[in-house]
Amino acid sequence: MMPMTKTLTTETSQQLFERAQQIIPGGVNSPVRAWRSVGGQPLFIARGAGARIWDADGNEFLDYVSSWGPLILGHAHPRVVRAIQDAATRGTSYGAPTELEIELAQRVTRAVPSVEMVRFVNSGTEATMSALRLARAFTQRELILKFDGGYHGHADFLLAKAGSGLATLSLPDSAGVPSGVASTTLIAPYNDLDAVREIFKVHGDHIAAIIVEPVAGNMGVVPPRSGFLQGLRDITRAHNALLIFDEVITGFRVAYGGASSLYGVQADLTCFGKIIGGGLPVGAYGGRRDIMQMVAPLGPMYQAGTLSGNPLAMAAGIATLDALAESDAYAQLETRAAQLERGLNDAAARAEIPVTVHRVGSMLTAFFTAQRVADYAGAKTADTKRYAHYFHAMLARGIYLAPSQFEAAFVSLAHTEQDIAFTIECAAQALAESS
Ligand code: KE4
Repeated sequence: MMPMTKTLTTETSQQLFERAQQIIPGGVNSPVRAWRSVGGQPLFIARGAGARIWDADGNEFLDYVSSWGPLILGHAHPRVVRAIQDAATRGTSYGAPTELEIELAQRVTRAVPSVEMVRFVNSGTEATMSALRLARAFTQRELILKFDGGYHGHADFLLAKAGSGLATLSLPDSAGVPSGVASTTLIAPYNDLDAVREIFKVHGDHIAAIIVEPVAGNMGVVPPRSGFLQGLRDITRAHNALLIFDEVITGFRVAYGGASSLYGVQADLTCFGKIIGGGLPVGAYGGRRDIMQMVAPLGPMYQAGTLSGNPLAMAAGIATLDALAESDAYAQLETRAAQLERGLNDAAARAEIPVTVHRVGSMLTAFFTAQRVADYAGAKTADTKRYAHYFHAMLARGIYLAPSQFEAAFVSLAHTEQDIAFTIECAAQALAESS
């Protein structure tokens, strides 16, 4: 089917956005949804099925946001919907342990051998916040090291920006974050082991943990350089600090065993979210038994949650992981995403537009830059205005991309070869239009 641009009718979304802005800050419940970096007004989505979503005005789109990663099976997968419906008929929450939590915990610990015990929470933020509190409790150290452009949720000490020098303590990166809290965070450029060694030379005995996205997804997709993850493993071990993999995006995305199985590096603690909830609110943190035994009620590190292990969310996660485990899911995802990567590269070359496509499995980003992108500084060379134009040109053709250059696009098992071919044709037209 040949793409055709259409002037989207968005009256209903506009009315809804008007109403939403009266009572919800920015009209959205998460800032990136407001389309601030690409301009225009967000579409209000009415439903999804498979690889498609429909907005409140009935416009249909091929969806590559995938709820920012959870919907690896596609929207409203029958198996997931049935699991949620079935759990709901027995009640929605008990505030007591259920067998479903054991079932999902078994799937996670079997998939990721370094995770010997796991605790469920309700978001990726809770997972990373808890894992870092646990790392501080276990090591009895206060500093943490993260990477510039890495996003691990919105806990105060993670909303920090690099200070003036490499080994200087960080500054708040959000209003409301106390300087004392931000100053417990150290920041290094992603993929830069020398910088990490420098920081450990100065602060090594006070660093509780490094937290890293083993494949960066929040500066756009930036893969780890060969040896980077193993280098972090070696440095943390040499300094008795913990290595925390934030696999909220990559967990069950880049492989059933996540990035740790893909790159063969085991972290001490791992954080999960998104896919393990199958589209419902779930996060998790887990790892070495000796560390996890510090978690209350077993040990002195406190963490709790009314809806942690919620039966509907557990059921959705179990159905999702089982569907992934029982099929040739990752081979299919690799084929489709590689087809998209090739098509985007060809279209950019034909339009003579500098684009660097990074992909790991079914997560990818087309950076509008000719530069190599190995870290956040490289990612920021991308032409965000050109990305914004591309975003709207694709939307007009029925392709729904992330409303930010610095996010990942996700291919799901519901995207067919024809869907990908259509997307590539749309990209060719959109890029030609803006060249
Ligand atoms: P949540 O608290 O949003 O569930 O997870 C935080 C988080 C932690 N770690 C990683 C690697 C993450 O990517 C995230 C959240 N991802 C963003 C998008 N890249 C969520 C979208 C949003 O903020 O609305």
